[in-house]
Amino acid sequence: IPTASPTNIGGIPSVLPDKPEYQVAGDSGKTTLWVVFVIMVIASAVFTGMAWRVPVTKRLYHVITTLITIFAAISYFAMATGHGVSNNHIKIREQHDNVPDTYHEVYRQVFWARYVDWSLTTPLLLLDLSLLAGLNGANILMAVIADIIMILTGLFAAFGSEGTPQKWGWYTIACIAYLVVIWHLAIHGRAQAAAKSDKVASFFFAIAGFTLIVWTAYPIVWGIADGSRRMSVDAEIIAYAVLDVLAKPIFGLWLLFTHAKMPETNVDLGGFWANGLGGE
Ligand code: RET
Repeated sequence: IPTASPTNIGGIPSVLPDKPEYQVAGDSGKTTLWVVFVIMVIASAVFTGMAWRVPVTKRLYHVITTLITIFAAISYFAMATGHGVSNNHIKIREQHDNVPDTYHEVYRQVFWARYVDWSLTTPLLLLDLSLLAGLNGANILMAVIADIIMILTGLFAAFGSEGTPQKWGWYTIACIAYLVVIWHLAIHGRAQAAAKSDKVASFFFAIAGFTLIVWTAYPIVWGIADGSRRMSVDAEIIAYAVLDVLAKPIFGLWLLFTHAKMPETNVDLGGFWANGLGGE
């Protein structure tokens, strides 16, 4: 009966399967998940407090931005408590001379809760930026749908089998969708913001530029950690944690404080927002 333990007699590589390797979060990863959970809860409370200080008609950015950190808090709670994660089974083929190939089995944690978070929060972040720029409805819809395609195909990539073209195929589709998002924000968003006012244009340029840099780091981290598996699960958690704090609470603080000082950023929502259907 073959055993699961490696036998290596006289330097001949074993043809029996190795013991599977488990790549899981350690203490630093788990602590980081809790820390980010707390940061997201505090940010949600701060943004809610800021919303209460302005009339309902001026709360659009507050509502969107608070929802972003609430979704993040929920997703981090899931990950910190060990939910929203699956052990992805990876078989790595090892070729040997003269003896049959062996397979090195790895189980790596994939936090799918992230993709649930991103599929809800990245469209909301785009909505914040689109409203700021004054993007038209058609462009907003295209940017948001491309963004959802980017996240969902990224999820498929994360679960794609190792050693098949399928995984990097999904990754490529996700990157193309990301270019569509950038296109709408960088080309249409900039033009629309410039048409609004100089102040709005320069603020949009700064915050959208910051967003572009932070967002572009995600597919890079993904490629190293989830794609090529050259980063430990802990390092991956920490890298995404830094990016998530920049992309949500820091982005939100910047947007809401600037909005408070710059009346040109206001969005006219008509009667419904403050007074309900049929409201004036
Ligand atoms: C994936 C992998 C597939 C290729 C691309 C990706 C892009 C992800 C991005 C995520 C942004 C997340 C944010 C979270 C908020 O806190 C899915 C990693 C292009 C851009 C801003």
